[in-house]
Amino acid sequence: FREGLCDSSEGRLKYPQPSITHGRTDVVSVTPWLAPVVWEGTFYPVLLDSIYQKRNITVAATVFAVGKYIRFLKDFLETAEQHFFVGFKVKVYVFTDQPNEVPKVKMAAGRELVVRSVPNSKRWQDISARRMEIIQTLIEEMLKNDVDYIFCLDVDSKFHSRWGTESLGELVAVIHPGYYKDDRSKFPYERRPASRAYVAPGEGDFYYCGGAFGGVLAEVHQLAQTCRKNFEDDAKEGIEAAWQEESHLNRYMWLNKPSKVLSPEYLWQDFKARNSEVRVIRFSGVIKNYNEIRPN
Ligand code: UD2
Repeated sequence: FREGLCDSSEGRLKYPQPSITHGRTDVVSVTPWLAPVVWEGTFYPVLLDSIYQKRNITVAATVFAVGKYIRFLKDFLETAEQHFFVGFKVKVYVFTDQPNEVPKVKMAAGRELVVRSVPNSKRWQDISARRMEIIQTLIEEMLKNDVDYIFCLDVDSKFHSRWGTESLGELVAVIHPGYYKDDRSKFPYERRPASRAYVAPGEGDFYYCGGAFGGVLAEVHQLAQTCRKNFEDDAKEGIEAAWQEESHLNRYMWLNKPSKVLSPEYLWQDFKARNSEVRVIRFSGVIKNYNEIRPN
C-alpha cells in the first residue's frame, strides 16, 4: 500500500466510505449488459491499485509508428511514462519501419521498451489494418511470457492524466469521442451487408475507437484474429470497410460485449472542446494534417 493511506496500526488501506445511493448522475456508469463504464468519480485509484499490486500484474501496450508517424512516438512514450500504469510492470511494444529513429526515453524500473521492425505499406489503410495481424502474432508469442493484460493504442496521441488499473478487464473497449451522443443510425459503422463488418441501422450499442482497446491476452487474441480474418476475407471480395479495422472492431464488440467500457476520457481528440461530463482527459489524439503525414 502507498504510504499515508494505510492504517499504521494494522496496515489496512483507508479510503472514503463508498455510497450506494450517491454517485455520478450526469453519466451512465454501467451498460445494459452490466459492464462498468469508467468515468472520473466512479472509482478510487488507490483502492484499485492496491488490489492489482497484490496480483503483481504486467501490462503490455502496442503502438505502431510507421513512416511519418514516427514523429509522434516521443510524446507518446514520454507521457506514457508519466500516466500509463505508473508503479506497475509495463512493456511497451513499438512496431516501426525505422527502428533507429525510436527516441531514447528514460523508463522507470520495471518498465521496458521493445522495438520490432515492420515493413511500410503504400496505403495508410493497410498500415492501420495490418495491426490486427501483428497484434495476433505478438499475443501468441506473449502467452509464453508473463504478460497479463494488453492495450493497443494509436501513436498520434498523448497521455494527460492517469490511465491505470481502473481500465483493466477481460475485454475492454473505449467509447469514441465523436459520436457518443448520437443515435446509433448515425454511427459510422460499415453499412454494406456484403462486408463482414456490417451493422444494420437499428443495431449496435456504442461506437468504439479503433485507436484504443485491450483486455486479457486470450480475449484480445480472439478479437485480433477475428478482425484480421474478416478484413482479409472482405479484401478477397474487393471490399474494404468504411473505417478499416475500426469497423471490424465495432462489429466484434457488438457481437462479443466488452466486459468493461472506458468513457471518452480515455480517447479524446485535441480538436474538440471538452464536454462538461468529461471531467478529465486522460489520453487524446493530437491534431494532425492527414495530407502531410499519410503515404497517399
Ligand atoms: C481512426 C482510428 C484508428 C484507425 C483508423 C481507421 C481512433 C482515434 N483512431 O483514426 O485507430 O481505426 O481510424 O483505419 O480511433 N499508422 C502509422 N503510419 C501510417 C498510418 C497509420 O504508423 O502511415 C498507425 C499509427 O499508429 C496510427 C494508426 O496507425 O496512430 C491509425 O492511423 P490514423 O491515426 O491515421 O487513423 P485515423 O486518424 O483515421
